[in-house]
Amino acid sequence: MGILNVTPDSFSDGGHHNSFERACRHADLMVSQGASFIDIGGESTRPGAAGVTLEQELERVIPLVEYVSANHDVWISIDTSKAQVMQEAVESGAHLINDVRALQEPDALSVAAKLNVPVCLMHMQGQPRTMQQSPVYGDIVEDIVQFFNMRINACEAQGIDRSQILLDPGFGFGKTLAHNYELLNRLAEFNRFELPLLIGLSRKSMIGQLLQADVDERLAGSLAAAMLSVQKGAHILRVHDVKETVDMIEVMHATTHFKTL
Ligand code: PT1
Repeated sequence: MGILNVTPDSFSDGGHHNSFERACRHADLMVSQGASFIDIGGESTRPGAAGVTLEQELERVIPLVEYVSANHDVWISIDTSKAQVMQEAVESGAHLINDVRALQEPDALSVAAKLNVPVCLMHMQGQPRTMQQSPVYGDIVEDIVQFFNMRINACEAQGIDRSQILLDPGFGFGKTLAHNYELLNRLAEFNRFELPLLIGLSRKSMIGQLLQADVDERLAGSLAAAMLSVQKGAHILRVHDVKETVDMIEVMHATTHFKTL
C-alpha cells in the first residue's frame, strides 16, 4: 500500500494546482512500482499534528480519488476519520476505508456500514496532537486486543460483516519506543482474530529514534521492520518506498518458491 499524502504546496503560487499535479505523478509512480493499494489521506496524523477542517480535507482528497480511480486499476484506500469524507470518497471510487480512529467519530460507524466497503480499524491512544506525551498501557498487546474486540463488536452491531474488517495496531500512535518494539515482536498474537493485518511503520520515529536518523535516512530500518512484520503475519504494508518494499517481499517469497528436489 503506497502512501499518497496531499499537503498544500507552499511553494506554488497557483493555489492547489501544483500539489495536485505532483500527487498524481506520485500515484502513477507507486502504481508502476507495484503498489496494489494507494492510501489517500488529507489529514496529517503524525505526532503533534493538528486537525484539518472538513472542507480542507475534501478539497485535498476527492480530486485524487477521482484521478486514481479513472487512471489506475488499484485498490483505493481513503485515510480519514470523517464520515462525510468517507462517503464522498467512496462515491468517487474509493474501495476501502482506513480510519486511524477506528470509526469512533460522529456518524463514521453508520456511514461506513451503509457504504458497505471494507474498513481498517486502527488502534490509537489519545489524539495525534498529544498522543506521544505519556502513553501508558497494562499489557500493550492485550490492551490493543481488548480495543479491537470492542470495535469489532461495534461494527458487527451496525451490520458490518466481520469479513469486511482489517486490523492495524497503530505503530507510533500513542506508544513509546519500547511499546512499539514490543508490539512488533509480539505481532503474531493478533493472528488470533483471523483478520487481515495492515501495518504502517514506514519512516516512523520508532525507526528514527532508534537509529538517530532523519526521515530520509530510515529506509533500511523501515524495510527490516516491515520484513519482520510480514514474517509475523502482516498482510498489507503501508509504505512510502514502494519499489524497495516490493523487492523485499519478492526476495522473501523466493525462499519458498524454489524447490530443486
Ligand atoms: C498507520 C498510519 C495510517 N500511519 C494506518 N493508517 C499514518 N492504517 C497515517 C511517527 O512516529 O500506521 N496505519 N495513517 C501516519 N501517522 C504517523 C504516526 C506518522 C507516527 C509518523 C509517526 O513518526
